[in-house]
Amino acid sequence: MPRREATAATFKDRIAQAAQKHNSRVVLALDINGGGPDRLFRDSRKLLRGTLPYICGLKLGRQTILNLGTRRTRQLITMARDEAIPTIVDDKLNDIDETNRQIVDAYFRLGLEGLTVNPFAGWRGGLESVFRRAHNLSKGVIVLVYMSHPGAVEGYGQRVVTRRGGKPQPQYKLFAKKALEWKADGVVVGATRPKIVQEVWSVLGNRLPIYSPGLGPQGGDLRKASRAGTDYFIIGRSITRASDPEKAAARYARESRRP
Ligand code: BMP
Repeated sequence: MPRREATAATFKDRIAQAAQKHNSRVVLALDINGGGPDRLFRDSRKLLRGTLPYICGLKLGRQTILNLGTRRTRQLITMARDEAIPTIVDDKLNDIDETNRQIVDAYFRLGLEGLTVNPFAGWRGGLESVFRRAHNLSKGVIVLVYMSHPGAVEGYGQRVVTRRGGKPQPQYKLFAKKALEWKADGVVVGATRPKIVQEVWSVLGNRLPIYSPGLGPQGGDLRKASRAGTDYFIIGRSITRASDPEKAAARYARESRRP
């Protein structure tokens, strides 16, 4: 019998509960590509079965859902949900309200519990609809504040003046403030930029968790990010492409524990 457990009311609490239960701050990024959907599904199911005890969240890239199809995706989401592991879709939503609403509804019908959004879309006529829909259903919205790749500096790293005669401010700090104002459930800051993690932490304090991707192949370091204030580590290839994904997940879970 699957172990269905009492779940907390908010996404933030549900992921914190899963982290406590599994003693892990690892969110597995399941980015599945190449091969037919049946084989991909078998591989991802095996991978998920082995790694579920060591993770606190599951992030499915848009490409994973496109490659697997909705029926198989739903089965993976159910596997995670049976262990009280919240599932996030990483689509970095960035459209007008009506389009966003349709996308969000389709994801929520699949059973996904959280999603990522791109704050460049803005609130009015853009992301407002996502937050309203999500929060009415106790789902989570995670806002990009500074991405992990080098080119992120061009947008998230620019300095902007928000009013005439005002002082230029870093875009990412404005986004961190917006995440608070919008009542987001978390923010993304790349582990590749521990100094930015620290700065964002100083804006958010303990009010919003910081999710950091970018470890391993992208060059980020788990310990440095953790010291800077990362709450959850989004880890993909270092686990999914490891010769023994279960062992790799167990190792990252251990490393992610707070001292
Ligand atoms: P990997 O550990 O294999 O580099 O995967 C990182 C995951 O986090 C990928 O799914 C990627 O799309 C996502 N991601 C990222 O790498 N940087 C960001 O700034 C935001 C992301 O969502």
